[in-house]
Amino acid sequence: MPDVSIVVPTFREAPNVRELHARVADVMGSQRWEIIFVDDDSPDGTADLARALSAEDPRVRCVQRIGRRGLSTAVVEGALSSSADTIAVMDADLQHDEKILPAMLNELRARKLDVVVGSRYVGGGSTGDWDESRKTISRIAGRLARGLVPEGLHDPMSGFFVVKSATFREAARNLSGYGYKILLDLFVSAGRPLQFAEVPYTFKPRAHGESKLDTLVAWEYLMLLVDKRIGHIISPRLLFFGLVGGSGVVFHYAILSLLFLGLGVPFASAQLVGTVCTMTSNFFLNNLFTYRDQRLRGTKLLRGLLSFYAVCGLGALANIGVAAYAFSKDVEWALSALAGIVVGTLWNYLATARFTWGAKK
Ligand SMILES: Nc1nc2c(ncn2[C@@H]2O[C@H](COP(=O)(O)OP(=O)(O)OP(=O)(O)O)[C@@H](O)[C@H]2O)c(=O)[nH]1
Ligand SMILES: [Mg+2]
Repeated sequence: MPDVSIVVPTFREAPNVRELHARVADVMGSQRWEIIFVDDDSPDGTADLARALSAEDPRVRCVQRIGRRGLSTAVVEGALSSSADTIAVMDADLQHDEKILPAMLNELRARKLDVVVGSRYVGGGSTGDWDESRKTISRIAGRLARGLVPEGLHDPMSGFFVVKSATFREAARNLSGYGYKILLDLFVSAGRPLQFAEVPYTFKPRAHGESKLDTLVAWEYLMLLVDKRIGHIISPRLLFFGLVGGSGVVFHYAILSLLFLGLGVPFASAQLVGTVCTMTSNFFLNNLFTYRDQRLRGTKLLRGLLSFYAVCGLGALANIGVAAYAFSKDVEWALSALAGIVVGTLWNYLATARFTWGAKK
C-alpha cells in the first residue's frame, strides 16, 4: 500500500501526463507512492493515456468522470478513493515544482501537521513570470479570503499541498466543492484550526496545453466565498436568484414609468409589457450569474426561456393567491404582499432549478 497518493486533477492534459509521472518518479526515491489522475472525460484522451501508463506502472491509477466538471470535486473524489495516510494534490501541467514534494512530506510527518502548502508567497517562493494583471487578480482574490483562512497562511490559493488523509476526510462532508480553491475550502471546512506549514517554490510556466482559467473560475471563487461566509444562512444560488429578482423589480418599475407615466400607455398593457421584459431580463441574468456553471446556450437557451416564462407565470399566480388569502384573513396589506412575494420567489427558484437549469440533455 502506498504511503502517499498524489491526486492530479486533469482536463485536457494529454501532453503532460507522462512527463509528470517521470518527474514524480524521479524525486520520490524509495517512498511508496501512487498517482491518481482524476480526469473529467477530456476530449484529448487524457484518461486513455493515464490508463496506458497504469498498465506500465501499477502505481498509476485513473478515475474518469463522465458528465462532470470541476477541479475541486475531482480532487475530493481522487482523495477519497485513496487508502494511503497522506494525500498530495498537484496540477498536471508541470507548474508545481515536484522537487519540493519530499520536503513537504517530511515536514508534514516530522512535525505531525495537518497540511503543508507549496507556497509562492513565502521567502524563496515566487509566482514566476506572471504578468501584472494576473498578480493583481491574485492579490484581490487573496484579500477577499481574509478572515476565512488563518492569518499566517500566505498562499491559501495554492493548488499544491499535502494533507493528512484523516484531516481531509474529516472536512470532506463540509467542503463546498465550488471551483478551483480546494485548499481554501479545506481550511474553512475543517471545523477546527489546522496545523500547517508552508514550503516555498516558484510557479513555473505551463509546459503544454491550455489554461482553463476564465470568468467561470472567478465566478466559482465568488460562490465559494459566499458559501463559506453566509452559506449557513442562505445558499449562494438562492442569494443570487434573489438579487436578480430584486434587480427585476427596479427594472419593472422603470419600464412601467416609461410606458404608463411617460407615454400614456394604458396601465394593464404597460404592466404586461413590463412583466414580460422583466421575466426575460431575469432569465438572462440568472443564466449569466446564478447558473454560470451550467449556462444554457443555443437551442437550450430558447427552451430554457420558455420554461422560465411558464414557471414564473405559475409563480405569479401563487404570489397573488397567497397574498390575497393572507389579506382576506386580516393580515396587513404589506405583510400579505411580502408573503406572496416570498412564496412566489421560492417557487420560481425551486422550479427553475429543476425545469430550466436542471433538465438533462
Ligand atoms: N478533473 C478536472 N481537472 C481540471 C478541471 N479544470 C482544470 N483542471 C486541472 O486542474 C489543474 C489546474 O488548472 P489550470 O488550468 O492549469 O489552472 P492554473 O494552473 O491556475 O492556470 P494556468 O497558469 O493558466 O495553467 C490542471 O491540472 C487542470 O488540468 C476540471 O474541470 N476537471
Ligand atoms: Mg496550470
